Amino acid sequence: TEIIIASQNQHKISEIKSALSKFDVKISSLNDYAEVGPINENGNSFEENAEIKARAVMKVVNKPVVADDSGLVVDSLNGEPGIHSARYAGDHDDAANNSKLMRELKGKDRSAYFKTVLVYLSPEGDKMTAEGIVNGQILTEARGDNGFGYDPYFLVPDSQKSMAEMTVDEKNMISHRGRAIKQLVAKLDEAWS
Ligand code: ITT
Ligand code: NA
Repeated sequence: TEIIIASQNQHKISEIKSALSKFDVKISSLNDYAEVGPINENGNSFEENAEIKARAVMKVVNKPVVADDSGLVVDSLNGEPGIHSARYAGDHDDAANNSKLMRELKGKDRSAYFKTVLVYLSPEGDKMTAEGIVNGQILTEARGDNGFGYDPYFLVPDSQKSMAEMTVDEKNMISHRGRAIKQLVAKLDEAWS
C-alpha cells in the first residue's frame, strides 16, 4: 500500500513519516506529486479543513491520502490562532506569528493546547478520522531550535521542555500529531486486519 501525506509543510511531513516508519506502508508526500496545486482551506474547523485537503489531493492522485490540519488553541484568546494558526499574522511566517502571539498574550492566561485532526480517504470510499491534543503553557521567550511553528514557545509541563527542545521522536511520543497518528494507525490496523 501507498499512502500520500497531503501536506505542503515539510516539518509535518517528516514528523508523520517518522511516526509511520515502523509500518509496512510506502509513505509519500506532495513532494512526490507535483501535479497537486494550491488548496483553498476555507473550512470552519480542523476537521473540515483536513477533509478539504484530503479530497483535493485524492481527486488528483487517485490513491489513499492522509491530510493533517492542526493548530494552536489559546482559551484566553477565544480559541485563536486555532484554524488560522498558519497565517495568524497575515502570511505563513512563523516568526511573525510568534511575535503576534506574544503581543496578544500580554497580561493574559498562557494556557494553550495543540490539536491535530487527521483525515484518511481512499479511492474505494473509506474515510477515517483521528485526533490528538497536547496541553501546555506559552512561554515568554523562545526555547530550542527543533520543530517549527509555535514549538519554541510551547512548554510541555511534564517534561519541562519546549516542543523545540525535543527530537522528532520525543515530540511524536507526546504531541498532538503523534497521538493522532497513533489513533489513526489503530483504526487502519483494525480495518485492514
Ligand atoms: P498543510 O496545510 O500543507 O498541511 P500548513 O502548515 O499550512 O501545511 P495547517 O493549515 O494545518 O498546515 O496549519 C498548521 C499551523 O499550525 C502550522 O503552520 C503551525 O503554525 C501550527 N502548528 C501545527 N502543528 C504544529 C506543531 O506541531 N508545532 C508547532 N506549530 C504547529
Ligand atoms: Na495549510
